Amino acid sequence: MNDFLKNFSLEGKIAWITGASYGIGFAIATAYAQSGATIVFNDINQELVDKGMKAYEAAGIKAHGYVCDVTNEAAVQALVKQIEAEVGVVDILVNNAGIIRRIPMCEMPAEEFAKVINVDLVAPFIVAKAVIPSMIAKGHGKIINICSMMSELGRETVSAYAAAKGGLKMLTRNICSEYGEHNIQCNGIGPGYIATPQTAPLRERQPDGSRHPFDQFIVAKTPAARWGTTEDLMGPAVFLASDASNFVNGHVLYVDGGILAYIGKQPG
Ligand code: NAP
Ligand code: GCO
Repeated sequence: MNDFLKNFSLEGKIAWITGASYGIGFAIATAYAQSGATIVFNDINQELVDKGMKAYEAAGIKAHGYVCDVTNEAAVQALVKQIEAEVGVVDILVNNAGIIRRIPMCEMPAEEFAKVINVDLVAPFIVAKAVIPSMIAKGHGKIINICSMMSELGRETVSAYAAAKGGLKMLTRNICSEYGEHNIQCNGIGPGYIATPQTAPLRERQPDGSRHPFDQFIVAKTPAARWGTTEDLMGPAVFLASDASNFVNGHVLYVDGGILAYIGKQPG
């Protein structure tokens, strides 16, 4: 590898991707492993961690998997100590774990709203807060928060998710502001509409076999005229985790096929 390309290598780095048994987190972890990093991941229960371990093994990746609910600060703090003892200090954190509840706002119980805020905004705060001290001691760190189109745009039924992801964009900027002097870069990735279990309900075939109206809507709103795949996120995620982005801080990199730039295709 020539000297310049070494800037994109993650050799010797330890990367923790939260909620990474499958989906976007799994794809990012796979890209990191292929770039030389040691992979640490957690998920909310042992069944998912076991599922993830099998998937990483099948991909030829020796991952370290842990059960941890990222909304539980005591559990996260304990897990960081366990990771540091068993694997080493975390160089790269990807706050990927997330949920969505699609409920019209005026029908949404406050408890459901709070649950989404807890996982999608409070948990990234908890996990970043837990790893930053060791990053400061080590002299460097990369934190990547998985934001969303909903960090910029709203739509019906996703009030809690949009509030959380909008807040996550500002948490990203604030970590940049507060810890940039310690050579910690905190950026976001804003995936467009990606084909994962989280968006499966938006892509389901209709009883008559036609495509879901939302599927048709999103394809018309995307210049690339397709849903994103988790593979589309791998290169941007490696860039933001590598030395190639050491002067990129507080930025949200939208990987959306151009949705945010486009008014949408005229119907008919
Ligand atoms: P996903 O398929 O639902 O995977 C999310 C993962 O996070 C699951 O393994 C989930 O476990 C785990 N998780 C949820 N709550 C957790 C908790 N409290 N502690 C630990 N793990 C937890 O989602 P995805 O589509 O891969 O999305 C990953 C991230 O990208 C999310 O932050 C999402 O908001 C964001 N995003 C997705 C899209 C998209 O189009 N798919 C676009 C933009 C942004 P369970 O299986 O138990 O839920
Ligand atoms: C929705 C989708 C989106 C995507 C993603 C877009 O219901 O609108 O789930 O929120 O998950 O966040 O970037």
